Amino acid sequence: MTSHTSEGTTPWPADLAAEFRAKGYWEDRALGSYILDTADRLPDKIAIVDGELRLTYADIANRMDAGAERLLQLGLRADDRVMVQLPNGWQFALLTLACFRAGIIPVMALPAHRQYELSFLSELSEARAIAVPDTIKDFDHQAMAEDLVSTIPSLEIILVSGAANPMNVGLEELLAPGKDPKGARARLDGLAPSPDSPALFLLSGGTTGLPKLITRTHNDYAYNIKASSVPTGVTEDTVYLGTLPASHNFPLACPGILGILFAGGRMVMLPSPEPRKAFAAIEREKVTLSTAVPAVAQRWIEYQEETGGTQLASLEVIQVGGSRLPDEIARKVKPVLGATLQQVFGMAEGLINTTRLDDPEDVICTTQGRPVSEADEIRIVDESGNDLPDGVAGSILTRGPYTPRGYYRAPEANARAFTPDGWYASGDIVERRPDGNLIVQGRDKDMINRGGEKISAEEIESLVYRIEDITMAAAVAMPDPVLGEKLCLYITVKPGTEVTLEQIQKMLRETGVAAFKIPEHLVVVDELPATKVGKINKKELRADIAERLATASAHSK
Ligand code: OOB
Repeated sequence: MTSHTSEGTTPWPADLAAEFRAKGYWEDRALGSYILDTADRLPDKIAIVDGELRLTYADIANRMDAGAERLLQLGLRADDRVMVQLPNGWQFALLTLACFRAGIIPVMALPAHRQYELSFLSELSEARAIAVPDTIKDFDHQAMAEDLVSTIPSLEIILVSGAANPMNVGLEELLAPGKDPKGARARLDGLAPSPDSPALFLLSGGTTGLPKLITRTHNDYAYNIKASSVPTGVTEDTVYLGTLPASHNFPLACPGILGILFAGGRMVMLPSPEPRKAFAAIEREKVTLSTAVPAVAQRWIEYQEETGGTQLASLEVIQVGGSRLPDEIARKVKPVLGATLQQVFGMAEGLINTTRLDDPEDVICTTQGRPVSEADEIRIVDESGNDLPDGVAGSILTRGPYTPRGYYRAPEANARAFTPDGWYASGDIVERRPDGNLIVQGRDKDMINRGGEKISAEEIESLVYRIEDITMAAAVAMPDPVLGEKLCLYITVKPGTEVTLEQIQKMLRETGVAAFKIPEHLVVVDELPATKVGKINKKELRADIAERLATASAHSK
């Protein structure tokens, strides 16, 4: 059997790995084993609630192992990669766990992704299978998966939640309880993946073209989960509502779904954060913890202010992160929602910072917190890489036991984003206060953060040149009162030609680009401003669009 387990990944230096083990950060266990521990301890406790379905820990352990064995029976082997594009539901959780158990590596795609992203990711990861829902909102994911299988040589198997076509594999059957849980467990224990091997691939928000894959090992991800569970106070009494797309690191493992299942809490799965449904679920299940991006937190606040109900009585903590939470909204969380705010500044590449539940209000409302682990290293540096004192904003660099040292098969991106001694430069501009709390002031990476969904400017720019009349293109963030930022495209066109926003949107949709990446505003100019070194001056463009919007809204008042 050929193996590409560690190929394309950058391991931690051996001396550091030894230190992480000695200090107990890395426990040398596969992720699935933690779930089995919980199931042994609390077999009859409810682990996952999805609509009417309630699964106990004994159920999920059985289904996880049965699912792992069925994946192997389908011909998948340890180290094979499976594209996972599933909405929040028990099938997502159990397929992920089954993969961990069999050493099969899920590639965490988003429900919003389309052919363009999925074909790229399938090729890069050499995925052999893809898991999709049948349809969501009239979009036929199964048909898309069938198209992908016919064009991507490595892809062979389609797993479908819902109504699977005869040639495909139904996930509900694949993840059904097995008849011999003890036997399955013993067999799978014998095949347990190496704790240093990749457990999953997360997607990088990324700034350079298409998303990059981030290899997270069993050891490092288990520590990510355990370390981020501490400041959030997860216990077996925690009831967690997960509404953000579960394949994001934040709702998956910070502490997220996996943190809850490690601790023996209850996981309530909902595919959308729409307040009416989310509030009803919080009331019904007596939810104590939930996670939101700032735009969702703001919607929940508005809904609560409008309705003034008591549905949130049980909610103790709400985590908010993914993009910068404005201080004014932060200040409303506790008075309106009645829950303690925990700001989370994290990244799929590792480092997680949080405010602590007992922090003073000023820290909770105006900072993005501090690292969850004592072993997280942070430097704030200027443009030449010199360390800056506290209180002065600069670029953040980080290293630690759950921050990998490189992207998967991406030497060029690695040369840009990682220093030779392993520091990851996230591209965020951060100030560290003397008390250690971080404030995210901005970023120096060329990315648009649309309500927590990251869009690489370069990816969209390179695509729009498919329209021949476009001569130059620059994608920049424009301010948006709800999402924080939206994508605005500046273009120049060939003399005598015209290009419209609708034309660009249509082309991108036909290319199969995820909807959240499609420009929402177009400005056609005669010339794009340049910096001294001849690059497009995006700072000037961002200021220009902000000014245009301000003028337009002043006129409409
Ligand atoms: C989370 O992960 P990603 O990988 O989607 O995005 C990471 C980037 C950060 O580099 C930063 O630019 C931005 O998202 N970000 C924030 C933020 N949290 C993330 N910017 C300002 N304030 C915050 N609180 O977004 C993510 C992963 C795990 C936990 C939480 C968020």
